[in-house]
Amino acid sequence: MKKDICNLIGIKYPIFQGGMAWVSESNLAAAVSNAGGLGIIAGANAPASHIREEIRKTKKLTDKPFGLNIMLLSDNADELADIAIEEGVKVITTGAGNPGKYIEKWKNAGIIVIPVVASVALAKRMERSGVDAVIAEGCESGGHVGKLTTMVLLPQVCDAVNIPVIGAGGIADGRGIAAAFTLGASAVQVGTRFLASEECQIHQNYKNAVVKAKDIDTVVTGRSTGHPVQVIKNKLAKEYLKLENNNVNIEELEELGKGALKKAVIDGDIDNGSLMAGQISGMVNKIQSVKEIIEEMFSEYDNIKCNFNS
Ligand code: TUI
Repeated sequence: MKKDICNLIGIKYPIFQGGMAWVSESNLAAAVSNAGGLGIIAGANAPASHIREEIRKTKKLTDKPFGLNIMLLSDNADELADIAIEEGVKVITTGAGNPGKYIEKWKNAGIIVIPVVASVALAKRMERSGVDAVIAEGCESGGHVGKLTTMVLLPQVCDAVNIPVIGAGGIADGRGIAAAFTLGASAVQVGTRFLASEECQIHQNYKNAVVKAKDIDTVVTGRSTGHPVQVIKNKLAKEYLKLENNNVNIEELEELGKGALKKAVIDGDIDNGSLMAGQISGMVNKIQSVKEIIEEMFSEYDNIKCNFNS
């Protein structure tokens, strides 16, 4: 299965870089693909024309396969679904919903389709719809989260489907890879550790916040709005949680969250910005090149594998 996913996509290492809103752009995606993983551009809420440009830039920066992540809650999802086909994107991942209505046209265009699932039920439905693999993402991950942890979700999804499963959420070193493979994954997806990479274009203050974060420094905001999001705890997150506890209406909460990710990523405002990051931030303690990160993770994994066998 592990060989399958690498052969299917044409990558050296079974590692995807998560499609992180405002973060996963051409430079980061190309660096991951050039290092032998699967780089992924995030469509998020950006204008579709901007994403088309990002796809074209990535093609100039790498001759290796890369993917596009489409966030299904976003207004531009329909447009991006077509742009991916027009631009010849090789892999599409989706997040935050059910991509069922697009699958037929993506498969007809020869695209490898890999939705993120947060439940066994959706994983099974996706397999029946003809997707190539699924990403089982536990709620340790940064950004929009489901309910189950990786430890609980991943083995159940692996048992439920016959297609390859990519494990995600809380994976940032070789032990995480070994754990995910032990639970049945064929590959891993990593987001948070790539936030602390040289090639990641986010503001230095955001990177420093990830590097500085300790084990219990992330919180989930937005549970009451139906859009739970894991972030590093800061002034904004504390204000948000306080309002949620006081049952403030959804409109007021959404107003507080508006533009907050951009404030963190572009302006480096670590007090009023949304510092989306996973629980594993506590273990991400230095900034390295993407190549160093990937090679270090797989060399750690190889050592663990040797110990398993001895
Ligand atoms: O999508 C993500 N992570 C994200 S999206 C995002 S942008 C955003 N901003 C504000 C509010 C909401 C989103 C930031 N981070 N990860 C993939 C993911 N997908 N995690 C969980 C899910 C998921 C959840 C429920 C996928 C499918 C699903 O079920 C839908 C169904 O119909 O069963």
